[in-house]
Amino acid sequence: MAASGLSIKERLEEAILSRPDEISALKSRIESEGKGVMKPLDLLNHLISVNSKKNGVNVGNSALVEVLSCSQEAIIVPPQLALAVRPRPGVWEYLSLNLKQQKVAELTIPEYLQLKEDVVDESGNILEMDFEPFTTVTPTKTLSDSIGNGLEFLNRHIASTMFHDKEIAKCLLDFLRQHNYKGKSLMVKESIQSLESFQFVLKKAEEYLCTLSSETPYSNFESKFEEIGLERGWGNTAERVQETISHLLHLLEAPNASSLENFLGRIPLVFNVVILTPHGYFAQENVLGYPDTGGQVVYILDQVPAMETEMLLRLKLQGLDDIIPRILVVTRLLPDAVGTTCGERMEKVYGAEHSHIIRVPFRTEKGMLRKWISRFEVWPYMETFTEDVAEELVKELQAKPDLIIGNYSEGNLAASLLAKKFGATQCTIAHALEKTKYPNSDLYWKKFDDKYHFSSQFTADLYAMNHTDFIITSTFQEIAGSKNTVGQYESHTAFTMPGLYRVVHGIDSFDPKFNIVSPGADMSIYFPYTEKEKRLTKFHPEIEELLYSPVENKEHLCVLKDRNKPILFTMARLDRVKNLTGLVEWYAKNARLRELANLVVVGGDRRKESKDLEEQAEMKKMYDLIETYNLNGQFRWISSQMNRVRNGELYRYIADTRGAFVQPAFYEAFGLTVVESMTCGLPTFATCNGGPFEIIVHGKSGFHIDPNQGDKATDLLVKFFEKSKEDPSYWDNISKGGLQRIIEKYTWQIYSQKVMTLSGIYGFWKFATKNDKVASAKKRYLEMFYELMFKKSAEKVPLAIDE
Ligand code: UDP
Ligand code: LCN
Repeated sequence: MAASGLSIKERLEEAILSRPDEISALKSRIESEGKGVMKPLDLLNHLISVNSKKNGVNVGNSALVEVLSCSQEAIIVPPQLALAVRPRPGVWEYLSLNLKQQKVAELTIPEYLQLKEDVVDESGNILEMDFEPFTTVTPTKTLSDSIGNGLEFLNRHIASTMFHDKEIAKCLLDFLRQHNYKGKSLMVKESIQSLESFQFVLKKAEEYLCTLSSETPYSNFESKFEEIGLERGWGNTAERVQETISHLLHLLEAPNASSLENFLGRIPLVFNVVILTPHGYFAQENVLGYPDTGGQVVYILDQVPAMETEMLLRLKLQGLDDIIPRILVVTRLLPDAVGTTCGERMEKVYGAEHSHIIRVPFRTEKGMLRKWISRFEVWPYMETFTEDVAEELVKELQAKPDLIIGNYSEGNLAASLLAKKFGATQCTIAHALEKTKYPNSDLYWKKFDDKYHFSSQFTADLYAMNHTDFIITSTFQEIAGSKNTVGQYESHTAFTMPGLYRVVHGIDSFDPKFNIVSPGADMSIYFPYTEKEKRLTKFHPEIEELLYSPVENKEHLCVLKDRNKPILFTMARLDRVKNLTGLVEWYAKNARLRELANLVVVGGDRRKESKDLEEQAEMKKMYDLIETYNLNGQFRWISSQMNRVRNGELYRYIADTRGAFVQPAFYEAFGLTVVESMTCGLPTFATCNGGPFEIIVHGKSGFHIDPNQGDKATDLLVKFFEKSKEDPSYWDNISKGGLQRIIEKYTWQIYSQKVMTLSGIYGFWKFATKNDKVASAKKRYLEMFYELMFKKSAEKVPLAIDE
């Protein structure tokens, strides 16, 4: 499009003039279709098929084809066709093409959304939400690369504002003057009031430090610093203190982005962290594989020790090692804990020293809810839950939290309410936003609401993503998708829920609050199969029993006859979207693959009766496939495995067989199993839809497979096993490539360093803009949205009843 130099509107006008055949083909299709929402790809395919019937017509690069190829949605209200065109990730234009009058018009977002509402006969007056006027930092939308690099952008913005406006520098001084731990001042005494005297003191300190040897401990010159108005927190040795002061002087004298990050990124501003994950079974044992209990639990349990380590390190380096950081993971207390620890109020997090899980029950005025309820039903409990949590936090921490991290929709809602209450910095982690998982779940929300209560969930999501100070995503795709797919956050840019409200600007993918910070895998559990001395061989008899025992029971079904073959392995919850049965079917149909490798699937729990309808259907499908394709002998189906440490060894055991891991999901938001298998050195084949597309570099660190093209996926697997048989170094190279990729990008250490830096910079920005008129107006707007929209929707969600 850009190559032609014409705007999208001009391209469509050109199409009207130069390709009347295409326009008339489109017109007849639209008339036959009638009112509705369509995929532009369907219109495109129609044009291609019409044109191919007329010999010699080249459909390849006509203007209409180009516009349709980069459109994401087509609204048909004959004779009008409205298109949501997305020339590149995060950038949208709306146009209408009147096929009778042969006219093209640009549409405003409300005009486009109104047409959409027409489709469901719900046009008319409706509340319009628009968050765009409340942005305190306007993003530049030139480079798609800038999406997810919010920190870099914000640093530049703050530094350049500081350059022109001394107020920001004064703000930094005020920020440091207020910096304290449990009421005790850190870094700067209250008595230093002006920027001039601050700079004077810093220079004096710098001169003094030059007279000391670099290793001199802070305690040796603490009294000197106190005399001139400085407190602890600059560093643990003369050298470290000097560095910190020098970063700050650079920042004050010639502000630039790197000195800002160097300074704010290093000082420990966060001592008490609260992580919210209300729904589901959150515990450290016997929970994985339960409904709603997968990667989010693993993510948090790995994140906590890593963050605690980073906090302790920073405190030590800044000379504050007498301060003990705390991390509290807050979840729901489940009196009916079904053999887990979910009924206990408090639990220490494994691998951490000062971090705990704290559980608070869901309650109403009728009392405490005892049983587990799905994440879709939690909404009416959230406000009371948050109030109760606030009380618990004050009791437990004896201080206000500095950083509040929300997880998933209801965790982010609770985090917003608590961050507001405590004035803490807020971080949002979605894990998965439901809106993109269910096509047209916004437009047809009424149809979904009884089961999924999306009116509450999408409102909570929109509220939290606008309330938060910064958002962490695991991948770029989560924010802004790819060339052809819309990102999870991006789908909240503009949408309508007819009869409820219309969102004109929900969130901007270019918003500098977005930062890509990918998780890793716990390296003490998931390490390469080649690290022989660390291998947990004590688990081998149990693993061999799981994989090869001739016994069939509730733990394992079917038997592997040939132990010499490599194992093709997968492990996930038995959700439809994970497509485990799809993989079994691909395997079943490919004789050559069956000859080359055994298939082992871990998923679903055959030890107990599932209450989840989707899981029941997948189980049935699995039994049918075993029967239809006579899989016994080459296939083993193992019930969900909850021992993570043993699972680590299981991946490595599979690597010993020169096997491979397959993640065949129709869509995977991130995909921790992909990172786990790569960390263990097991060559990995994973879905091209979602996170794994970014985690793996195709052909180097693993392979992408298309879950909708099973034949191609099995061909790729066959080639891989054949090639590896011929030349074992091929298998080794993919294994090493996967591990290399993990070390470079997917570790919890990289993650924790980044989160701590983000907390410092966004925390300062929150402080600097706290009296800003736009920020205050946004607060009021959000309060209104919460009170008038969220609460009303949540009240309609039925309360659960304990039997
Ligand atoms: N998992 C497990 N046992 C199972 C199934 C899954 O330990 O039977 C773990 C798996 O190792 C991974 C997590 O659960 O750590 C699943 O995370 P992922 O991101 O792959 O998917 P999610 O379940 O969050 O959709
Ligand atoms: C939720 C998902 O669906 C997975 O793709 C992620 O890996 C997991 O959360 C952790 O973020």
